[in-house]
Amino acid sequence: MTTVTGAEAVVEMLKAHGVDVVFGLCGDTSLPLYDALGRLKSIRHILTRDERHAAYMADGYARVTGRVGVCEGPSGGGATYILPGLVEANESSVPVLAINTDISVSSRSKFTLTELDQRALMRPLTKWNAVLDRSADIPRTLRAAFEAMTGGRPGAAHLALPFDVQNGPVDRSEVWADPSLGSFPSRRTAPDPFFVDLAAKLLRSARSPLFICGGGVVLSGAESELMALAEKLGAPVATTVSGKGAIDERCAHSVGVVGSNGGTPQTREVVDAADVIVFVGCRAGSVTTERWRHPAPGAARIIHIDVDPSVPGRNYPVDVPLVGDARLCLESLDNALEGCTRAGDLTFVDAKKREKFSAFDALAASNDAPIKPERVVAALDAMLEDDSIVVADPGTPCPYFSAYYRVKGTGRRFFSNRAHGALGYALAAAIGAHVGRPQVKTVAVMGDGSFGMCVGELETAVRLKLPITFVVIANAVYGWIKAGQKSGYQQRYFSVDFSLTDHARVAEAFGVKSFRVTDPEKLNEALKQALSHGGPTLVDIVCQPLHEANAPVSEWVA
Ligand SMILES: Cc1ncc(C[n+]2csc(CCOP(=O)(O)OP(=O)(O)O)c2C)c(N)n1
Repeated sequence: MTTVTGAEAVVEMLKAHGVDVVFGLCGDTSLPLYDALGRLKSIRHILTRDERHAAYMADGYARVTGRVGVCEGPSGGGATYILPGLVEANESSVPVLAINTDISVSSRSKFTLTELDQRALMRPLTKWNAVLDRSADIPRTLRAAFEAMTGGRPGAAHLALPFDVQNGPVDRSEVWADPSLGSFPSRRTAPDPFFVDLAAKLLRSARSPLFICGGGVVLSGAESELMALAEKLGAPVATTVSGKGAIDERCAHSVGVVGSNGGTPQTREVVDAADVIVFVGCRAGSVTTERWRHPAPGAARIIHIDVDPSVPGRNYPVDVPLVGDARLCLESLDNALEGCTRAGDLTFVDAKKREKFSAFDALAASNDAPIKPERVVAALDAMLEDDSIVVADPGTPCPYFSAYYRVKGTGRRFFSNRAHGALGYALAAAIGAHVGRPQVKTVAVMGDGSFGMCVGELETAVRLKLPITFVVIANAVYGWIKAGQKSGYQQRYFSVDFSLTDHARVAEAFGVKSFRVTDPEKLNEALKQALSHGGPTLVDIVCQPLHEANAPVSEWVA
């Protein structure tokens, strides 16, 4: 029997599943794994400055490539630090595999330094997790992990890899994989034809049907099938924040983002006018529906398409549940509507979009200082190439860019961490996105609250000479929360303000080419220079805080 070490088997199993990059940070328990990665040289390793960001990088990488993102870290703190990225990926239906090395099996229960019950820690946060006890189990365990991550609703997986398991022998003939499990969705499931016919019947008789698309459309690669159906029905298409990229937002059918983080009163009116709503790859959660008020329960008939059978009917009584992959469901629906000649009317949508953008354009043209967030969005909307990727943090960036930054084309070109909305995601996720799609420009937009939570990874961007542009919307406040204190608590502002940092100087110290903008008239020039530079750049923009601004959100809802 020819054998390889456990650590070598892990590297070869990842490679066999199509993994070519791993993001992570070293530790004592990871020494055999690092030695194998270094010797085998088959996988690129990107050293990060903390494990949370390694997981965010893997997440950004997976979102733009459609392939599993992989991150790693050591035992103890490495596991607790990797956790936030893993839970975001899992809830956002993004396949990320995290490997934490661990103390030896033979050292368990002896008060060994960094000992932690990784199985219990990760179980509620991942779609699949395991702690290895024997080297021989490595190949089949990794095959199971990839199958779980990319089949059905995609999700995150966690594997704990003890030190002695990395050193033990693995039968070489066991090291094989089905490479199709390295991409998602790896196994598409088709809907029940009975429900497809029912949905088609409902759509034929609809007066004003509306699609509301979540992240599932882009995850499934169902953009063309969606467009074909929207054209056949003459129906408008709205999206959630994660659904951006389901439709080219310049097209007549596109409504834009709905809900309480990126929706506007105008997009809400479009939702309220629909008599049949088709949710596609969308959980109809609190933000999309403004706490299940838009659509109002009973106001519209509901067709709900989702790959997860537990989603349709969870929040709204559903007339037709269509359980299956978004692309297959939309394709089946299109076939069932063969010959349908419904003349749709998009004039209401057009009028509402004009209304929304005329209010926005007036604010975007303002020469006031501090700079209005609208001006930043409009500048990037005009300057970025159609295929650019924008990653937005919570705070000002997510609602403003969701509402007014138009995704020009389809597929993943804009994303935000909408599952848990932790501050400090965008910088690292943009690094992962750039590694996954290096040929296009990637921009991360963050508030100064977020900057404080991710600044260390500027070193990674500098070390790797990544031509990413980081934009900081600086306002010296946790603005989103202060805006909540304004609207819901009679302006009783409490413990939300902090001091204004010169982020450009901080970034400069890391070696990032940086710009600081306080004068609105100098914004375009700074952005132009930053976007065209060949290495990492940062533009620190002193902006009007959210509680003083005309936020696009309909309401502050939790
Ligand atoms: C890790 C984490 N802690 C707390 C929050 C709650 N939160 C949501 S938005 C926000 C304020 C964001 O501040 P900043 O990044 O400065 O952006 P701004 O709202 O000022 O534009 C906070 C604290 C969060 N989303 N994530």
